[in-house]
Amino acid sequence: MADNVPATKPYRDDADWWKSTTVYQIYPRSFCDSNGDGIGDIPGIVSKLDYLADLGIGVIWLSPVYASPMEDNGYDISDYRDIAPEFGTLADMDRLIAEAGKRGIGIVMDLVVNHTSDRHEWFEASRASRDNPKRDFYVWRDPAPDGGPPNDLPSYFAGSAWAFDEATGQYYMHLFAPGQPDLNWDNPQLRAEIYDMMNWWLDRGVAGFRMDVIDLIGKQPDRLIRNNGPKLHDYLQEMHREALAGRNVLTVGESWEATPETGLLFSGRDRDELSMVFQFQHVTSLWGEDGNKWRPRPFDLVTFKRALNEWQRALAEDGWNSLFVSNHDLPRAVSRYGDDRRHWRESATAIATVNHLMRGTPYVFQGEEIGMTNAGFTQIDQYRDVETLNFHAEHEAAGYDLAAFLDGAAANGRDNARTPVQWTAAKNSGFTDGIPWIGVNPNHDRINVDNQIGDEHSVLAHYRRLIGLRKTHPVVVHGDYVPCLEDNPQIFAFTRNLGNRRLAVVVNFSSEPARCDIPAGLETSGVCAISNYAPRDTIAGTLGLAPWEAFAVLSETRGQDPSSGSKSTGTDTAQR
Ligand code: TEU
Ligand code: CA
Repeated sequence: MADNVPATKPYRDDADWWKSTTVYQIYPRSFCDSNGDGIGDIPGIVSKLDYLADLGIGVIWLSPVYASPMEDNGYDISDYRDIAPEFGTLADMDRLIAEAGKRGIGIVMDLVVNHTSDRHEWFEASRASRDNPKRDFYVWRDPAPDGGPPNDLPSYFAGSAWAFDEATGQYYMHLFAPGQPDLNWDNPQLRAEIYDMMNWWLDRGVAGFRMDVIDLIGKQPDRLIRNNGPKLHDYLQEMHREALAGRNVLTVGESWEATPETGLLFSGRDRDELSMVFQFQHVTSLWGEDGNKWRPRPFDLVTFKRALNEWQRALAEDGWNSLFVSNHDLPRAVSRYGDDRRHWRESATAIATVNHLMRGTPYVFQGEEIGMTNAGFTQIDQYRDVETLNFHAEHEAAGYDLAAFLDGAAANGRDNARTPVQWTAAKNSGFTDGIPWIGVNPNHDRINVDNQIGDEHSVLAHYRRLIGLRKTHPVVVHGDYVPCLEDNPQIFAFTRNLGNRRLAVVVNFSSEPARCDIPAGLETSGVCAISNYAPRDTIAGTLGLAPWEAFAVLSETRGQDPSSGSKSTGTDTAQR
């Protein structure tokens, strides 16, 4: 598209517009490299906007592009008002916002305000002396009587959450790497600085924020409280007043520990906090004992459904769900939940069918739409991720089984999501002309955008159709959600209902054929809305399903009319 493309209808006209959109997450380092330095960048993103517009998405969640020493690939920010040189310039960012806007796509920035980089000027001032005015922007404590850390608070990236600073003789807190010191949200000046910065970005035209580990900002280190601290919601309501109110933007808070109850606190309509919460119960309920992600349990559908259905129920009347099966911290969905060997296309499309047709706003992580798989790394030197490297070092120091750790990392490590996007079958998958910063998956000769772009049977085409369904059928956005067959170990099924419209979804979430007796609540006859095998328009009797077969049937009922027990077999437009 050229620069003179007329602006489409502004994407943010309607209240709650974020309920009917689809979000696409870009991890910029791995998306598209425009200048051959091996690192994806903002001009690379601009060059792919037509591809994204064609996919049908309405929002890009951009993982951090701010100035950063990149200890955690940008989740360690040294200047909130500048762009990392490897990603581009502020002018590139403005161009991205404008070009995306022309295509009806909003840019949601990643807001990382639980911590900064240790190179941020605030931290440099804070560590300069105990009486520096910025000292209190971070969390400093005296050593324990024995000179060790103030307490046992652990970091999420292995080891203690406290690092000793020689110059001033105190410890500072870092819930992530030592290069990511935690901000002290109890300091009102700090909070004012953050809101100022948010307004600065909103005034530049961004469509909202994805808020990194937002449930940690209320931490109370002296009480060993990391997430969900007592002031958390006060701070979010203040943030709403100071930066978000009246803007009609999308805000999504990442919370690894949210429960359905706290989910409502973040996203309830009268709470004046966030649009929606990004929670991980369906992810972590499949981790190993004591939440050990390096020893994940084999996939179990009943556990997975229970977590998702619980959230669907809890946020049925109020609040709003984010729907996702992958992101930059997780393994690839088709590898974790599907069968990336024997039923790659079928399982990738089946998983997507479930994710896009539940109630909530769906998120697609870059490459998911072509069924990208796990990285297949077997050696520690293939990894770049600080979390994986730190835990490997910790396992090594403790004399633990490193082969088992590497198996865990291959299954669940974050770099699985971070190999470059597979655009073509060419060397380095069309991601870069140079040497990529992390290995390209060798299966890019088979799995790539080029291969799928003109193929109606591709994973990509299936994603395009799912995203399209949301735009044409209000029942996908607003319909209520009724789970079916909850204890069935192979089948994921539910209905969505809005007035007399109904969408029934049936997915064989396994690599074996499935057969089941359809309960009355799921029986449907109408038109096929989507399928990954031959289309089907009836769900009834004893149903047989092929491995990973997924389909949805749209119908009209006379649900509104209590005198009528039977339902019609209308198509989408007939019989109104
Ligand atoms: O992730 C939060 C987080 O807690 C993860 O690091 C999580 O613990 C891990 O992936 C599971 O073991 C956010 C960002 O999404 C992540 O990329 C950052 O590294 C982290 O915050 C720190 O900013
Ligand atoms: Ca580059």
